[in-house]
Amino acid sequence: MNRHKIRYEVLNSRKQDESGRYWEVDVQANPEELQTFAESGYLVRESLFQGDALQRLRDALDRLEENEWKNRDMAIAGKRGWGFIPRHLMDKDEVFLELLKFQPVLSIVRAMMGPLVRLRGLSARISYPGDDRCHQTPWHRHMRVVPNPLPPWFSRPHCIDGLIYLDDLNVDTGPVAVVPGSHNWLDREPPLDTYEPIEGELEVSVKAGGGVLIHGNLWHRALPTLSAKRRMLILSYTPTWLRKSPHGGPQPEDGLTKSFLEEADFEAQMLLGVGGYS
Ligand SMILES: O=C(O)CCC(=O)C(=O)O
Ligand SMILES: [Fe+2]
Repeated sequence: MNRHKIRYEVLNSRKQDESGRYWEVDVQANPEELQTFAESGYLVRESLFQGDALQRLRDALDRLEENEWKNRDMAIAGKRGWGFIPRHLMDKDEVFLELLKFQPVLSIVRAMMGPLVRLRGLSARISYPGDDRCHQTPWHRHMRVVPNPLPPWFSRPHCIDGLIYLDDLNVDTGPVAVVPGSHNWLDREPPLDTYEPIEGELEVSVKAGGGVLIHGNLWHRALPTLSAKRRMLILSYTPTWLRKSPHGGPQPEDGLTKSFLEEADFEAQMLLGVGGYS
């Protein structure tokens, strides 16, 4: 993996202070990888977390699961459900808040969408095996706002979701499947409630600590979790002028990001959706 630098100037000379005008991004991918990402809509990143760093994330997610066990039980009871999906993770544990500026993902996000980006959300998905009720997801995509016909000035919603796996993906836990190039299909959507393979799908597996970055509108599904618990985080970014994820209800009132924002620098505020553009 070769790094390269991108220097951005945001063309806004009317802005009195210089914050957010110049950005030097040390991109943790090479230009060919970004080109492939743009075309295929997905990019595999091995070993984003290893050793202690990986274990801290697992422990934090296990703690959260324990705290929210009532919701978890409801999720487990559902036949063929998605599993347990805790949300607003950065409000719930410092370990997650530390991912706000996680460069191996954020630098690639900035290379693809420019410097002015924000967190759309950090959530998790924990899936469990079970004979008649193993967890999996149907085909879906994340930014379901595209009208047909497409107006000339429609703002196409770009979003990068970092699917970060805390357990190995394999036949026991279930790989993730994607349809390369489908993020560019603005005139159709994936078949509803469909769990079967579709034309062009590609199964992707990574080791624990690895990630698959996807464009938010890439068609994807998680295959069944057959015989071992599977933990995943979704670290998601959009341009900073888009609203955050509508899922998971209101933000916790006394969440960690609230006090963090009081001391936060320009960049951190922008990443959490406060200001950052004019
Ligand atoms: O668990 C996965 O591999 C993907 C899950 C997913 O697509 C989602 O939670 O939106
Ligand atoms: Fe998804």
